[in-house]
Amino acid sequence: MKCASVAIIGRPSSGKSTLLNTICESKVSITSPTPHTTRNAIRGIYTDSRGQLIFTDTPGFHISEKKFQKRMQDIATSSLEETDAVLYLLDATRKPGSEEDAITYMLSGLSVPVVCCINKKDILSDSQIQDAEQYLKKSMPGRVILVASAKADDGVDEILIELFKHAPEGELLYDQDTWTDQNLEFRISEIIREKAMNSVTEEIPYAIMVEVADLEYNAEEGKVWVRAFITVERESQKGIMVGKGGENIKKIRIASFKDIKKIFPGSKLELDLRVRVNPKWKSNDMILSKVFKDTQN
Ligand SMILES: Nc1nc2c(ncn2[C@@H]2O[C@H](COP(=O)(O)OP(=O)(O)OP(=O)(O)O)[C@@H](O)[C@H]2O)c(=O)[nH]1
Ligand SMILES: [Mg+2]
Repeated sequence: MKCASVAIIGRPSSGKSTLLNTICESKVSITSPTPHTTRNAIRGIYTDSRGQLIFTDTPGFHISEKKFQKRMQDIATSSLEETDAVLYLLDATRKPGSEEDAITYMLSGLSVPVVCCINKKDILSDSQIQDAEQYLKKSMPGRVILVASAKADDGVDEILIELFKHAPEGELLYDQDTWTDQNLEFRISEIIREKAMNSVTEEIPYAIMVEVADLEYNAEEGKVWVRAFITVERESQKGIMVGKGGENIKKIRIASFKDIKKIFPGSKLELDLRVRVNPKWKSNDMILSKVFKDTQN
């Protein structure tokens, strides 16, 4: 059997979480068109007859300020050296800029295997693919370059084949039916955060935090009760989140209910969802409103 840890790296919105969900055939990591959707390192586990790949989906790699650059590179490099392989996703719908250069520079110095993958094949023109290949050949000489669509599940098997080639022999670290190591509260809060983020536009997604205040699960009676809060920073954001006549929060609740139900199949679910303002909740990601603009190039 083979067993390997794999870090998924790439710019914000390159499709890292989408790919992880496709590989694990499950909703492991939330996704949205807003850059910096993923805030924590999320683990997704894939097992088949070849062995096990333990993926870490990372928050989009972003380098903005020069002075952070070296520090970030040091941290990224040391943690990446501990993995067995790195899967680098490049979104070729955007031209590679200084961020992409910083990532390839960091990755080219690694001693662990790096598999490069041009993502979003389903919406790329031939010339966009060729340009991305040229770029990768130059900046990542000698590394394998694949082309795939995480969303359309096209070329994903080839990614797995390539990663298993680099995986060392070893015992499985997780039970073969396990696909994530996240606890229930975290999974539920992430589902709600995804629905909340996708229900609003502009910079509000960055000002959303979700907290599961209570979770009662009675497996014998088949009953689940969840009470959760969507926390925003300002009254005006609360108004948008709740929506006219409660329309928006209702939409979030219905969409969340559907996904949370999948975690507890056959159980009766009660979901109490409220919006509150906590001015102390200052999202680290608020600095990302700048990033948000930077990444719209
Ligand atoms: N057309 C197309 N869209 C994709 C593909 N993969 C991802 N996307 C879309 O790209 C957007 C960003 O995807 P995510 O998976 O959230 O990207 P990410 O790299 O995890 O982003 P962060 O967590 O913000 O760093 C979403 O709207 C996805 O639906 C793909 O293969 N094709
Ligand atoms: Mg993500």
